[in-house]
Amino acid sequence: MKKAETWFTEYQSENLSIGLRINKSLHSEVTEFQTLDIMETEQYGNLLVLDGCVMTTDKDEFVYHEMISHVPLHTHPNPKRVLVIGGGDGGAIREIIKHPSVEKAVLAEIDGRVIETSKEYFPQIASGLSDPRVDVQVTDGIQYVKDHNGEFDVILVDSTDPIGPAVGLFARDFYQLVSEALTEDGLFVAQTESPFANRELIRQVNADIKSVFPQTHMYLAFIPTYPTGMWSFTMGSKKYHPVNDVQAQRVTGTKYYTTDVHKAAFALPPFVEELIQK
Ligand code: AAT
Repeated sequence: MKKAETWFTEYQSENLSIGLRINKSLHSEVTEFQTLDIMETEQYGNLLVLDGCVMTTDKDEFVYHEMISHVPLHTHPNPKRVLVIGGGDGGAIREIIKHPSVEKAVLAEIDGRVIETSKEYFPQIASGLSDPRVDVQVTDGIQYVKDHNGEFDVILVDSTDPIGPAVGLFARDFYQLVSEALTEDGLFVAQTESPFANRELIRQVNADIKSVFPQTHMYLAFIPTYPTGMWSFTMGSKKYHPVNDVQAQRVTGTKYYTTDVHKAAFALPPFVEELIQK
C-alpha cells in the first residue's frame, strides 16, 4: 500500500493556494504574536510558516534576502548604519553584513521565538545574527523607529503580510516615522507583496510612500514559494536614485543579485507600472 502523504497548503486567497509535500514537522507552537510552524519539505528544504503563510525556505530564500538587501545597499554610496524591521530569520542581516561599509546592523523583530527557532532550524540563514556589528532587539518595529531619529542610512522593512502585528507596517504614518529615523540622504525598502495578488495594497503603499519621500521606486524579483511567485519591493529615497546612482557591486558570491539584475529589476511590465501613479 502507498504510504500516506502529508502536504502543507498555504491558502493565499479564496481561490488560490500553494502546496508543498512535507517529509516531517520539525516544530510547532503558538507564540505571543502568531502561530509558528517549521517543516521539512521535499522540494525546498526546511520551511518557516507564520500564521499559515510561507516566510522562507532553505532553497529559495536567497532571492528574497539578496534583493531586499543588496538593492538598497548598492544604491546608497556609503551605508554605515542599517536597520531591519521584522526579518527575524536573519537572512537580510546575513546579506547586509557582507557590505564592508556597514558598521552597525540592528534587527528589530517583534517575536523573539522567530529568532530563536530560526537559529535552530535555519542555521545558514541566521548565521549573521552573532556577528559583533549586529544588535538584535526584540521589539515592535514601529516603536523602534519612533525612538531613533536620524540614525540610519538604510532601513529594510522585512515584514509579514499586512495581518496581525504587521498591519501598522503598511501605513502612511509608519513611512513618516521611517523617514524621520533615516539620515538626510537615507533610503528605505519594504517588501510589498505580489502585483498579481495584491493590486490594491500595492497601489495604496505606493501612494503613501510617495507622499512622504521625494523618490519612490518599485522593483521585482521571482520567489517561487510566495503567492504567484512574482514579488514586489518598494523603495522610498531622500536623495539617491536606484538606477542612476547604482554602485559597483561590492559583494561577491551572490546567487541572484548582480548589477545588471539590480537595474533590470526596476523595469516594470505595463500591468505593474499602471499601479504606480506618476
Ligand atoms: N525574511 C523573510 C521572512 C519574513 S519574516 C517577517 C517578520 O516580521 C516575522 O518574523 C514577524 O514576526 C515580523 N514582524 C511582524 N510585525 C512586526 C512588527 N510590528 N515589528 C517587528 N517585526 C514584526 C517576511 C516574509 C514575507 C512574506 C511573504 N508572503
